Amino acid sequence: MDFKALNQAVVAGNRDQAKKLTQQAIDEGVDPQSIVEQGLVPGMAIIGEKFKKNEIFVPEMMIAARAMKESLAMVEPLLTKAGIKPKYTALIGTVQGDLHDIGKNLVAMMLKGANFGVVDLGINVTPQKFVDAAKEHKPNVIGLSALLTTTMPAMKTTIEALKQAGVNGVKVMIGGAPITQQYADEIGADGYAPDAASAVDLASQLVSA
Ligand code: B1M
Repeated sequence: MDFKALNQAVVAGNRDQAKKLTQQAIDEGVDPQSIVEQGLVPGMAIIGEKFKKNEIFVPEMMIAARAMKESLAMVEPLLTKAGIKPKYTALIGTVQGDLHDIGKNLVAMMLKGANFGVVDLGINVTPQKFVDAAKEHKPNVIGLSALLTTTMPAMKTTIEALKQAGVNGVKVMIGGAPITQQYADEIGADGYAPDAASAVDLASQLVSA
């Protein structure tokens, strides 16, 4: 299997080619975990680096993420069948009162690309919903997104609700256009990431800390 060609198809956001090569790998009997780890994830890692260096922008990143996501969807059932589960789970959502989800979706896709299991709670997620989902899914990391200055306080409320509910040992990371490291420190979040690629780096650091 030519994993480099699959990497390149993801980087180029060529979803037809990515899906064709993924199917080819499946037909050849390539181990599904290798398809993910050697074929798809490195492609998204390249995209993440390019994005961080401003060599590409959000549209290219979304197109690449879509190619990766659709290929990943083809492999997912095989992974489940083989009993191979992502090592870590991330719970993610846009906080209460906030309906912006493009950035949050990018973070979720990039996390999936890095082989995190992702439970996406969507938009306008109440603190209680985060608490309930954390108890149900037992994530290793929880990601809160906010795009409005007026919804930033909902991050604080969510972190407080998690603490009050006794959800311990889970790292909380936050992000979104108005968020800063200083705000993360202020509200007791475990980390802040300015973009989707950094969010993956941060999540990986937090879960292995
Ligand atoms: Co709204 N909106 N919007 N909007 N909107 C902004 C955010 C705004 C800055 C526009 C402006 O005035 N210049 C402004 C906020 C001002 C402020 O609070 N200071 C604003 C406003 C005011 C509003 C409304 C109040 C408008 C109104 O109704 N009067 C309203 C609020 C609705 C609500 O949420 N309750 C509103 C509505 C909307 C739409 C529904 C029309 C639409 C959202 C569609 C959607 O998301 N499905 C929308 C949009 C598209 C925007 C802008 C134009 C673009 C946001 C976006 O998607 N950016 C935005 C202006 C702007 O940012 N230029 C604006 C692209 C996206 C990839 O970036 O989300 O920043 P971003 O995500 C990045 C990082 O921030 C980071 O990684 C991502 C990828 O690199 N990141 C994380 C995000 N989440 C993360 C989580 C992490 C880590 C990193 O860890 C968990």
